[in-house]
Amino acid sequence: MRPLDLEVNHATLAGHTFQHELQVAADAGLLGSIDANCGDYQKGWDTDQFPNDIYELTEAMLVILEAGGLQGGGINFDAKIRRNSTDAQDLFHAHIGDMDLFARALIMADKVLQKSNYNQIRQQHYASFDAGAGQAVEQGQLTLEQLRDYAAAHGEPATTSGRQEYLENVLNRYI
Ligand SMILES: [Mn+2]
Repeated sequence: MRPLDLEVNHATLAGHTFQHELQVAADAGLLGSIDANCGDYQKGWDTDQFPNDIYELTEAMLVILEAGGLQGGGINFDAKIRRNSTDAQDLFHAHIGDMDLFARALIMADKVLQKSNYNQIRQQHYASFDAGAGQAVEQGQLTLEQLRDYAAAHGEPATTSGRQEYLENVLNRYI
């Protein structure tokens, strides 16, 4: 199958985050290229605005970096300046500003992966999928009935925190 070209605003319209779209494509080995734009959360149609959210782009770059990059494609601005941006210079500000924003997001995401314990915490949180019954489930080797028997035999698992707020703080620290 040919790699996919993912559009940010289409994810928004489908009720997904862009990071979700990227991760699903990456997990399927189909992360090809990006139609880089953003939508308007108050409108129900495709506004194709130039992206402007450093937080969202950093999260996107985290997915892209961890996937080993885009498969042959790039980041293209499927975006339009707003109707009230009527000067010639508006088009330059849109493109130059967004190229800088993507570059910054890439640097920030790389710092998060290289310098923080972001991935270590995630791996610890999902460690039960890396061995034993959890790994068997992930690999499709355990039926639902077998999983039910396992749960009945082992009782309530200990609660471990997902530490979401801490991880949000880590991202914000590097942004
Ligand atoms: Mn569009």
